[in-house]
Amino acid sequence: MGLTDQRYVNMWTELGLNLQKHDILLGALGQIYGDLFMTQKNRPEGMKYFDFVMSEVHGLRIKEIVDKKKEGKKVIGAFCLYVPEELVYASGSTMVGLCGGADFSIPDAETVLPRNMCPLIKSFYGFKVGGTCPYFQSCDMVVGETTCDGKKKTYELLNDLVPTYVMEIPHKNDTPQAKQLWLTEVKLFKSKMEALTGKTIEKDAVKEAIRLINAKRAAMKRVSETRKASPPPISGLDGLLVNQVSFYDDVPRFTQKVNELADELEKRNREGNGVGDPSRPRLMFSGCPMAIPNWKLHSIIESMGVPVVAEESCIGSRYFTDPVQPKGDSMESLLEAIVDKYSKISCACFTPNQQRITNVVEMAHDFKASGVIYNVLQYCQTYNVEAIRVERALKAAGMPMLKIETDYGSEDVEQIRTRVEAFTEMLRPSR
Ligand code: BJ8
Repeated sequence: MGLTDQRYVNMWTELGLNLQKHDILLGALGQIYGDLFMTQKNRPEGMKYFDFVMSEVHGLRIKEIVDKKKEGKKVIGAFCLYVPEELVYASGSTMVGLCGGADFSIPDAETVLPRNMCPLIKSFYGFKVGGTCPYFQSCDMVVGETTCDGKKKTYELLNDLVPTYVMEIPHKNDTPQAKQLWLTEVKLFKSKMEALTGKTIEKDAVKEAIRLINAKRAAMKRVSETRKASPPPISGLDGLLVNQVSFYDDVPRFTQKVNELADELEKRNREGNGVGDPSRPRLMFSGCPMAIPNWKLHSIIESMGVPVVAEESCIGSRYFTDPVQPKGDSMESLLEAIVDKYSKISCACFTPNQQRITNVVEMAHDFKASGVIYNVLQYCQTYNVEAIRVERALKAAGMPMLKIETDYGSEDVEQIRTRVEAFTEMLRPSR
């Protein structure tokens, strides 16, 4: 795909993409993807679908989204799991994830934003400023949230470039006041979607959207569960890719393909057909989200023959662990169930955040990890400070942890490799 790909040039032009820069991005992405993913041995057949999605991630998928817009449907961009996608789908709209995982767009961001900021924020802002992301260009509205300071202040600037609606997220998650604030915000968001689409969101549409997204989460959880096997039936890189693609793909098709992949992985486990050497340690990943195309730590770790078996992250377990479980049939009950589910997403922005500390320890044991790699994106204070309590809890449970603070650049790759090597050498092999 590129400038020479006449199938999409008109569409990209109409979306206002900077074609020259975009072409460089696609060229670089294709190269990195080929080097990291297509060279893996014994990949599941089901990953061919995800290879295809990635080869068309700025092409066919954007065309599907643009076609929906032509039918009058709205496209909503989001940066956080706390935006209730059930209400977006209940309104007949489509949601796409806009978190940035690429170094490529950061120079554009730094023409405006301070340099000493989290790369995830700089990356997404740079994609909008530089006009290099067709998902951003397709959005009728983007939805931010009051999680970390860097994000919420950047949303003020983003609003100059694209209509930006911000949800107020409580910073405590287990008090009646927090739940009440959240419920109010969910109701306001529902009204906002109704105003944007010009349609009332009916109860049956919310129920159907809950069913749709629950099925997606359940399929992803099935894949995740298979990775508990030793050896795991799929690499950490491919497991991560499935989680990343979930933020872009058409929901029913994605769910079907993930279930087909889960069928294959379960069969592989029955046959003992895994990837990697079962006598090596296995690592769990925890911390900041890894948005596409951030494959940095997984690729470094797995290049040493050490599998990554789980991601305790928003692009990972925090997304799919809990379904929305309505206790009644009224709109109020449905919205309360959404609030209940979303307050179980244990982002480090919450205080106190004991549920995450407990989850990390339980997950590390469930996935039979030999140790935990804790990922902090540079300048992310919430995850960096929370690492202290996570490490203490893991240590008390006999689970070693290595914290890595990094950005999207390649300057520290060899240094990280050396640290991970030293860490895995002292770990016991997987149980
Ligand atoms: S629920 S993790 S998706 S906020 S890494 S931008 S926190 S400085 S991404 Fe997140 Fe929602 Fe939480 Fe999940 Fe700020 Fe940290 Fe950057 Fe972060």
